[in-house]
Amino acid sequence: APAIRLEDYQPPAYRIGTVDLRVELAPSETIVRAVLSITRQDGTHPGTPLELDGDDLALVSLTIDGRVPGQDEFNAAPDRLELFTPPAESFELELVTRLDPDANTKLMGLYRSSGTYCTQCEAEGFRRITYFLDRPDVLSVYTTRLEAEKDACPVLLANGNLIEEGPLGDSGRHFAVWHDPHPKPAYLFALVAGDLARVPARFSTQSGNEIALNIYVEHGKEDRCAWAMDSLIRSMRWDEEVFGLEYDLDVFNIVAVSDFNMGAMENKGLNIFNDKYVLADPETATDQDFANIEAVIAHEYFHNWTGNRITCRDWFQLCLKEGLTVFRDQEFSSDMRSRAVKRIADVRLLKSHQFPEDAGPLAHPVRPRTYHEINNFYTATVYEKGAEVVRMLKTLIGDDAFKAGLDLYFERHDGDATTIEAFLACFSEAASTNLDQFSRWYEQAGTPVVTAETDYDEGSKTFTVSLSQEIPPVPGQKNSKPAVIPLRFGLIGANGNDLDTGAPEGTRLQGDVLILNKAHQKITFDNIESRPVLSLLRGFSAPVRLNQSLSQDELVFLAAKDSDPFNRWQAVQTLLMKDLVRLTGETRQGNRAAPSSDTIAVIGNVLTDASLDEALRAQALVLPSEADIAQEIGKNVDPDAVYEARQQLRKAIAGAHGAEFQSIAKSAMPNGPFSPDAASAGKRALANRALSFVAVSELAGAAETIWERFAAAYNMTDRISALTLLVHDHLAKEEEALATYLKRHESNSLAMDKWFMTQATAPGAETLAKVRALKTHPLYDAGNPNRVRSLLQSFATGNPTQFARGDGAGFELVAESVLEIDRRNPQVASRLLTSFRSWRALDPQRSALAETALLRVSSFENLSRDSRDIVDRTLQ
Ligand code: DPP
Ligand code: ZN
Repeated sequence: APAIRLEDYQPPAYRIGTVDLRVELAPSETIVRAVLSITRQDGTHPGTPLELDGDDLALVSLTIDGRVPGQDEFNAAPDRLELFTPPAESFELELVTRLDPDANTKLMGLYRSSGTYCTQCEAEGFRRITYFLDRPDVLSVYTTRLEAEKDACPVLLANGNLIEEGPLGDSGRHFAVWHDPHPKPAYLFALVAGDLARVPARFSTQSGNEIALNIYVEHGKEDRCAWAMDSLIRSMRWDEEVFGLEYDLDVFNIVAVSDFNMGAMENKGLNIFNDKYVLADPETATDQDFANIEAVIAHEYFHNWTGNRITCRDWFQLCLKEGLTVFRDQEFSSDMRSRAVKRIADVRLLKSHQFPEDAGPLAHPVRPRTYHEINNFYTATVYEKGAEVVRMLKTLIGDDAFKAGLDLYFERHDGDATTIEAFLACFSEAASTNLDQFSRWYEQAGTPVVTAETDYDEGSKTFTVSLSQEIPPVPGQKNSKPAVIPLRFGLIGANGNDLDTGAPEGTRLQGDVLILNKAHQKITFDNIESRPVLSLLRGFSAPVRLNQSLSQDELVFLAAKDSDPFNRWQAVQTLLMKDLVRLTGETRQGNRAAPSSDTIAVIGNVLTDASLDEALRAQALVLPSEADIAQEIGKNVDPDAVYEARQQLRKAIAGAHGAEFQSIAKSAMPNGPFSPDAASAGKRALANRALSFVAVSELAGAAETIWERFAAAYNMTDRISALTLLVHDHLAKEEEALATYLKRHESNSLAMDKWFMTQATAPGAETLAKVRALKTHPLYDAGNPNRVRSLLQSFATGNPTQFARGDGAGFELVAESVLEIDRRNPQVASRLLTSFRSWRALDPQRSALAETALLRVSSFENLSRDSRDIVDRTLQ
């Protein structure tokens, strides 16, 4: 199939004003009757053929204004319905289609998850329900009538407000009619029917509207919804307070299902969630799960304005709603928790997921220009880099202009399906500034590398910063143009205080932000009495790789003194990374080298610095991951050497500070009943981080300590931390711990995902056979995306030495699994396939083995469009 291109965009020839659906639900034969009111657009020639999208559809019948058309008037295929000469005036098209929800293993369109009927329509799932103009710039008012057996499906839900319900005679069936007054694109359509429990709450908006809130879950899971509901209420309040945005229907429903391709979906008034992002209690959810639920609930709720009220003109504009909404959920979490800790966590995620994407064969701009399969563009680049671009915009134009620009956007575009250009125009107007150069962030792929050098002149008392920027070549983009890069900075004097520098001549400087907008720039600060240390990219003010020539002493200084918590953390990480890269090289040469004493000392300072809260200290104690180190090395990577070097550093740190770690592992642990709040979570994070060093220390009884922590754990955070250490460090009672965990949690699917994941990510040659065996475990379910991800995705992305084994068996396992899953669920398969994206950075032997595995996938003729697209791009 030819690629779809942004430059080919044409407005639709017809619009669909209203959609009336009647859905008669049955497991393998659901009948959908859709009545579409269709109008020719001004400018469309009368008689222009109407082409509706379909995907795997079976048409039962159709009428045009009540008349059955002749065979020569239309053509119906599974993927398309064409009316050759539609009426020139508005007309009603009635379509009847027959669906088989039980046979729908793609989990797109209408399917069943544990007996519950549900839908997923983003991006192009509605066309699996009925023929439609399935594109986001066709906005319609939906009325949905559901009919189902009352016993099997007492709950009937769709978008909008409930307007009617009742029994269908004495057939044992009943119906409900939902009406959504807000015109919306088809991707926001949803319905749910099943036997579900309801957890209710209420919310009154700032203008006094009473909203009924409900979370629907499988019976027996009601008491695991409290945190999600609390998060929803806080999100609604926060969006009013911070953005002035209020909810706009009488009811807001959330449904949790166990089989779901994505994290969650923002369907108007009826969000459908992967239950992983709803269900939580201390026994089965970690602090990270609680934080994720808070963020995802907020994210989907915030879409009501940024995505639903204002939607995308076409799928190239996906970042218009996703980048902005991620930015909004990150701000929300920062306000709910520690801003610095949240920033560090977000940047870690960006660097570990988005940077490698942007540096490999799957690199694409935040707003792509072309695609074969849109499902493959729900990426870290569109989401996370998209959020960074919004954050930079705010930094560049300032808080007030940013607020004014957003207000203008909501006022001007409410009800629109719009574009990045229209979005940027609002900020350009509000700030009276030209954003043409800034818009390159949406156009150019690749992570800019910013190089910074400094020079102090004793005689003239000047400090000069020389900056340059460059984007390394990425597929389809050899040359790039300079971007506008806001660099938050400080010049730190010997006493640790920031100097008051004033604006140096001839540069753009806004407060403490340097604007780098040329390929090369020199900035000179006058009246600087002695050589300062430059703290650059504070708060990670731009998504760039910073290449700054800091001496070891300067890094140690920043790690101790920088007033910016992010850069303090960064300095610690940079010291660790320098050591890790050096140790990896030495290991590879067969040399024994020791970590630098600076690194060990800096970690000691962090450990005992009471001015840092626990969560920050825990973050500073997380060593760069094997994947981070591989990324830093960049080419000819040997994952075994990386692993060895990292273990060596971990052991050296543990050896030097064992006693402190042991004491912190005890003292930092909060007492009393579990609370998921950020402060308690930070304490647990620090205690468990300390424990991870105890595990590899030579201290007497270390392994017993970990086992005891596992056995005594009264919440999932502590239990899974200890289990991971027992399994990953192959400590005594590893198998006993796994068996104990299995027994305790076997009936809880989300907790069991962690059990599969812990084993799949264990280093050591035996893991491969274990993962193969786990694929046949009674609790393994190839139809459940969470379970597939917990075993196979986590093996491929979280176990570098075993995925990239020197004998190629890890690649083979993943390639063969991709082919198995692809038949059933292309989205899950193609996502798994992206784990090969950095294959060219491996050493020649390993990259040849990866290529063989990729070619094997590629040679499979019946590959889905999703997987075909990924494999072709990965190999190109
Ligand atoms: N459900 C996905 C999200 O919220 C796609 N919209 O990001
Ligand atoms: Zn989203």
